[in-house]
Amino acid sequence: SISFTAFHRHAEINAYLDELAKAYPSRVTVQTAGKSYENRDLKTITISNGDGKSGKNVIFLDAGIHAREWIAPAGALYVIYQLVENFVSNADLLKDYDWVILPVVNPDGYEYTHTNSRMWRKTRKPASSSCYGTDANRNFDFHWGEVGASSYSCADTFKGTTAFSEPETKIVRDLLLGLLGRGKFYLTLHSYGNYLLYPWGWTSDLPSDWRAHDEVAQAGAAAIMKSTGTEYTVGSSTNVLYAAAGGSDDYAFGVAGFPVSITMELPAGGTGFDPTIAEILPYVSETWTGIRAMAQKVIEKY
Ligand code: 0X9
Ligand code: ZN
Repeated sequence: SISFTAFHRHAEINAYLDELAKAYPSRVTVQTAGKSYENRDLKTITISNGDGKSGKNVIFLDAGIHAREWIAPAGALYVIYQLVENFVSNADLLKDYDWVILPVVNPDGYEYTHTNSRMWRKTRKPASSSCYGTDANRNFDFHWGEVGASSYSCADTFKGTTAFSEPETKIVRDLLLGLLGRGKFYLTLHSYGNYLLYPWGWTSDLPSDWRAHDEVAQAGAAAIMKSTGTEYTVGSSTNVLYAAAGGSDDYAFGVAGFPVSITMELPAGGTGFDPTIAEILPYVSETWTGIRAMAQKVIEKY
């Protein structure tokens, strides 16, 4: 089991996934997709309803691309908890879809924020002789480095020495490309600011089918508003936040063929990236309300 009264370390998160695979072998599969630069296992959990049908459409969710955004992996864990341990209430979300979840994309950075430097954002591979880390959300190979990304290895938004210079972003790339044709909804959890962002992040132009994205994101925002009164801002990344190329969301939509790709920026805590222990459960359960509504909309559309 897992609690929502702590920000868990990466090893505890992986142990929870393994525990679920053991306890629910007909509905849960855990795989190691690859290793981080510092050799940590990036584990995915695939959740089905156990009906034995293969080749279903897939909702892919990840979190923890940015190390310091602790509420994001907590949100992914809550989704896992709901889909697996509260399956009876969520069976509608697993009838025609499987879910693949990678709760911590950047475990080296995540651990570093627990042990050394709370505000670390990037990966931990040396970026030059003087600085560490690449912004994993500037490292994807789609309009890589064109805007909103730094060439300076010490910057927090360093784009990397090349696109996909980081083992962690390569792993996400390969997972996404491995779902070609089946992947219908890519959702990546970040914090903070209460945004539901869709492509593009590299240009202020909207994709031709932006209305589909908008419909899904608005469904999430409306469900959250109804349940807690929390307001989410919906729109394209460039238009409602800022332009930044090389994000995982643009890659999932622009290259990996996911028809819906959304970045969800969860709420801030008192100091931004530091929700209090008491805030974790209200935040992640509210997030789940939004994710549930978005997933229902995607399932109905695709
Ligand atoms: O800048 C980012 O990577 C995201 N915001 S955060 O504060 N969590 O760092 C927003 C990413 C939006 N998507 C793209 N720009 N592609
Ligand atoms: Zn982020």
